[in-house]
Amino acid sequence: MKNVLLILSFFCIIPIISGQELVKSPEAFGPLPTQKQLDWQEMESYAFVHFSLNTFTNKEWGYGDESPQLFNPTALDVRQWARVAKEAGLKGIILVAKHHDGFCLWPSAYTERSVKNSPWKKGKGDVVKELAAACKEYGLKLGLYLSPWDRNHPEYGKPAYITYFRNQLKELLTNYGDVFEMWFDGANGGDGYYGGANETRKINTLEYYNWDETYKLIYSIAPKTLVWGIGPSEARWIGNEEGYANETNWSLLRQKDELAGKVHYTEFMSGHENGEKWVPGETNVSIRPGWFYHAVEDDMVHSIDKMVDIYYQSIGRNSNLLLNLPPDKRGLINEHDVARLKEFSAIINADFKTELLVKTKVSADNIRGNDTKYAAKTVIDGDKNTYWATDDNVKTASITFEFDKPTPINRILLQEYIKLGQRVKAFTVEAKVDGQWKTIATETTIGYKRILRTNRVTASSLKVNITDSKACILISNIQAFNAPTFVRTPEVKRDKNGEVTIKSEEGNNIYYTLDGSNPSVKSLLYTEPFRYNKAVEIKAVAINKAENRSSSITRAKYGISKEKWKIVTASSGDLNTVNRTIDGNPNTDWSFGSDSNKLPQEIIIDMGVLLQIKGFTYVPQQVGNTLNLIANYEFYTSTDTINWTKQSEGEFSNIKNNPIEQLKFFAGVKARYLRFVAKSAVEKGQTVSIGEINVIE
Ligand code: FUL
Repeated sequence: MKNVLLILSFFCIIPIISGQELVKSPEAFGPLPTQKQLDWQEMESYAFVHFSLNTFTNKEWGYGDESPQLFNPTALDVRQWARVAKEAGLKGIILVAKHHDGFCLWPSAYTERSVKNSPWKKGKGDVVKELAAACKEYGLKLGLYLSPWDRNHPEYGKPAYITYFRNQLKELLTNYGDVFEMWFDGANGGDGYYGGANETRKINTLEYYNWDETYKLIYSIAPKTLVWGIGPSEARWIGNEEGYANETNWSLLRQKDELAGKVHYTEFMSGHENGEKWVPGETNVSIRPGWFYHAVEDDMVHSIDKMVDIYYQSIGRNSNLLLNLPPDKRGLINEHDVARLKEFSAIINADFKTELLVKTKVSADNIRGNDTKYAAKTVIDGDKNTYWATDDNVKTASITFEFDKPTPINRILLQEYIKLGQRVKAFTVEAKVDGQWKTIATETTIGYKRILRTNRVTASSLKVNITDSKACILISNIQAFNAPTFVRTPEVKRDKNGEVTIKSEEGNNIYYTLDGSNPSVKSLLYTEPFRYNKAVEIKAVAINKAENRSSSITRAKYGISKEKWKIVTASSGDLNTVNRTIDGNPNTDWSFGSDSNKLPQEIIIDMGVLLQIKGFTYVPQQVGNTLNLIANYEFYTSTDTINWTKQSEGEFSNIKNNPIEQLKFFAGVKARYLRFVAKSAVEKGQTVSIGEINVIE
């Protein structure tokens, strides 16, 4: 018997320990997650709460001179935040305890700029404390955001501020129980109040904060806290604020290069295959355009399509999701956001309602040492600690699931056993349909979790082929679902001349209205583009003919069309190019200014008629990595091009991280001519771009 075992062990790499056969466990490969990071990845999604003076001043970034007296919520109820988060399936809440304007939501002993000098609870309140208690009550974890940049502090930029910053960190990390994540935002240095200096202060983020020391402090008082953001962090920004990771997404990062300033932030969307540290991605995105609540955005809460895409493009692409739910002036998460969140979680729950592989017969073409411990069926046993493994030299392998009867499928979920490293570089999925294997997905990384949305196939078998891996393959979970058909909302576009185009997926009918009523099958059926140049709200719905399921309703509001709009002058550029700023298409742009033709630069537009307007919007260039963003602007109106009135000036706060349409409101005015001045560019550039200028009527 012993001889037989010895021969076997020679072929199967089975060492023999006191007469028992044991297959060698797979070895770890590459950088590994810590237990803290593993626990954090399992949280998957949590809420972000931006609520501060900005909520009351209607800003995205406060300058630092706003009075704490303005913080006066009428019905602040942090338990409502916790309830809403819990009901949506979120696992925690990260509260912005101090944003860039320096106002603190807790009564910090180190400043007067806090809730203690606000009318809320007569200065006796502490939002952080209340939220910590609410999180406990609802079984949620608490995280905190402390802005390193402080536009109020007189010593910002000097060593004294670092002491202040660390003192505040100590307060937050010792007085409120466990903090699962500490969030350090990257926006740093620029103009501000700074105790009345009203100046621009630039700092070198990596040097000024001495992150090594700051991190040491954090870990000495709060070892359970995971640190996100700048410095030698344990999790990384996903490189955009729109809510998506790249399909290829490594939880690894060349952090040394990053700390040496050699990594462009867009690389965060995919991580680095050859990164030397485990630094998984976190996708932070707001449920509406801004991070803070603005009543004008009640109509702009992300569509259900966008929300569902966010889910699949963050959690479904190996990233955590940090979803911002900004409370309104009352101190409550607004009804619009709550409604969308409910719709969103209902769809996600329905998508993953019934798992279909659990009852299949599973087999794999390679199983480590033929040991049942690493058998194919471990991927459907619901145990995250068991996994299908291949032999050490096997980096391509297939796992097959056979159904009792042909079964419709359109979602596939895969998880690697990441405790031993992220390995898979490429894989495909095949479905056996009517006796024929058909490739339904060709993909790259998996990581902690990857979810694929595929067209529905009715398969008698399903096969996952790992086609490339850094080391032997370790997969802990594979699932499949048949999510209800999701009918995407139709896309409505109107060009400069008022031509309306409505698009939807093939196989759908589109119905629309022009009178503000909700469309149904009894409304106008869209067959081809039509012209409508008056002010209008177009509402459209798509109906999937085969299943009679309808989409949500698209609402598109327009003023009178830009048919009569003309460029009067522009400080540089030829007219054809400048015209792109008013062509109704934000994806075509005009870039202007240069080292020889320095900012400020301006453009004058004739709307062709006198219009009552109450604001304007600026869409920057929409494609590329260097979007040439305007940082500071002035906006004037006139009825005759001779007398101009300045209606608005200031900054496009946070445009660098979130280069979306910027809305600026002013008191209503009658105007025919618009003058938009680009005063300065983000990152001291000299070139800026305009994708589109619109007015708000
Ligand atoms: C950005 C900040 O500047 C925004 O105001 C917001 O807090 C967002 C989450 O991070 O970089």
